[in-house]
Amino acid sequence: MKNNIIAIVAISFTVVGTMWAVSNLISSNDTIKTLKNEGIILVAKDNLFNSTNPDIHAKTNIPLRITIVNKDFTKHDFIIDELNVNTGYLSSDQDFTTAIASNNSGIYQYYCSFHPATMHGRILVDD
Ligand SMILES: [Cu+2]
Repeated sequence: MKNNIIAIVAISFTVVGTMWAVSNLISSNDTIKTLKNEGIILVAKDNLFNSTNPDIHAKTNIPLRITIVNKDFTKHDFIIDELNVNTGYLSSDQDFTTAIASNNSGIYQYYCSFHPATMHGRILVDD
């Protein structure tokens, strides 16, 4: 009888331990999903970013994931000199994911080096 109780207790610990491990695994997967879903997409098309070259808002010390997609037939790139962001040349239908990361608040310029006259906008980093 005593042995049975010990066995039941041991099994209970095993079950609880497994459930704990599984729930940790699930929650860490959730974290990865969340990270993947965060961030923004900029589509380079008709020599503009997202049609309007929108302001991009970011927070200091929180990297903002940003994906640039080229939907033109001509080459584009995406550069923020002050934040050391440079996607390199993107061919048609190519994309590149990087991050806007800054410790300092401020306004930074983004642009395409092939079409700086039409493809440029602002990064606003706030505390
Ligand atoms: Cu361009």
